[in-house]
Amino acid sequence: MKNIKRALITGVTGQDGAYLSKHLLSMGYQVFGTARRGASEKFSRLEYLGVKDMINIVDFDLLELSNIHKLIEEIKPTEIYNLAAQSFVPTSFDLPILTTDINALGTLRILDAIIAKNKEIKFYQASTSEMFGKVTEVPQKEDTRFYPRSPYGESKLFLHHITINYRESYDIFACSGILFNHESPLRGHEFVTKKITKGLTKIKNSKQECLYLGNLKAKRDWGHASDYVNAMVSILSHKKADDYVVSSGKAHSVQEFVETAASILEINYEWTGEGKNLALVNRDNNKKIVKIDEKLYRPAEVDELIGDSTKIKTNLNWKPKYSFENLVYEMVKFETENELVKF
Ligand code: NDP
Ligand code: GDR
Repeated sequence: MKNIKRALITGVTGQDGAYLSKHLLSMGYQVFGTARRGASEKFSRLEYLGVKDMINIVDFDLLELSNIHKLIEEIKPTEIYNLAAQSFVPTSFDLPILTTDINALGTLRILDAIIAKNKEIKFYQASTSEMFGKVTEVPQKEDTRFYPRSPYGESKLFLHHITINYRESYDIFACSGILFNHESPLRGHEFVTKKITKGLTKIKNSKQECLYLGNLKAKRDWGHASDYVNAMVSILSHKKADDYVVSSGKAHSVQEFVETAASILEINYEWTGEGKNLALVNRDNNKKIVKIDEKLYRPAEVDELIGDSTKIKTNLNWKPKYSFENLVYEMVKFETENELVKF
């Protein structure tokens, strides 16, 4: 009992929370996961991975201070993985104050509770490539200058720096993973990779006419969530607390993601038009199946992200298993087999 590691995962109902739970359980951890009380059940990802009944679910909201103190007292975690966040960039432009309160101050609430209750708790913080924003260097690594382009990116920059500050000020084991985009079949429906794989699959099966997207030229460094949660655990397992970039090192445009998914679905396609008239046409029936909706453009865009994860590869021996093509293939396959599932 004494040596069993006890992990508290905030945001366990999200994509990463589900994969991380599964990984920690396979390593013999006792896993506690936080969920916000709400009208609807939202454990479908945990159920899909077959881990829901092996996790202790606890009520929690990052907006509230007292419940994190109470959770630490009751659960006595040896590690906290703070994954909970308002994580959708466009929403952060509509709800900048709420986003900042949840992401930035929420992290500070947990750090303060660690200082107050038990400084031995190891702490992992979910930082993000969005902090690089309008990039000042290609590829981006741990010491690249940050230049966020959204309230989401700004909120994450605060929590990134405050995590470092608490590590240096109070000598706690607090680390940040600067993770680049990572996707999976369990990705939320609002993110572009899920929109594309779900939308094109429905179009292929004649269940949808057209898919509307925003900026097709944006480039992202996409990996698979299961590889990236392994990196989180490696970061907390290392002898020294530190911060690491986690990325695939390859960038693809949204347009390339569309092409890869369309090819896997054996859609006979070609692009027509340019700018806001760019469209993907199904050559078999001449219908436009992907069109641009300018409303989906962001007030400020992050045009191109590509990460250099040499540090985590060298120091922690981290190595992703998935290629870009395997990731898209798995997401498309999931949609063809699970048409009605919506995470
Ligand atoms: P998701 O959006 O899938 O999950 C976010 C989780 O946070 C959900 O469980 C959500 O709960 C919870 N949450 C939201 N607001 C609160 C709140 N006020 N109090 C408590 N819990 C809350 O995100 P991902 O799993 O994709 O990402 C995990 C973390 O990693 C996030 O912090 C994200 O910003 C960060 N990140 C993600 C990357 C990616 O590509 N996926 C890349 C870099 C960083 P509910 O179900 O109730 O909404
Ligand atoms: P991102 O992911 O903003 O990088 O944040 P998202 O999938 O939302 O956007 C990626 C890129 O695709 C472009 N895009 C669209 N995006 C969405 N959502 N919907 C569309 O229709 C669409 N069309 C084009 C966007 O403009 C953007 O350039 C994700 C989140 O998981 C964050 O929490 C995390 O920190 C970062 O990844 C790293």
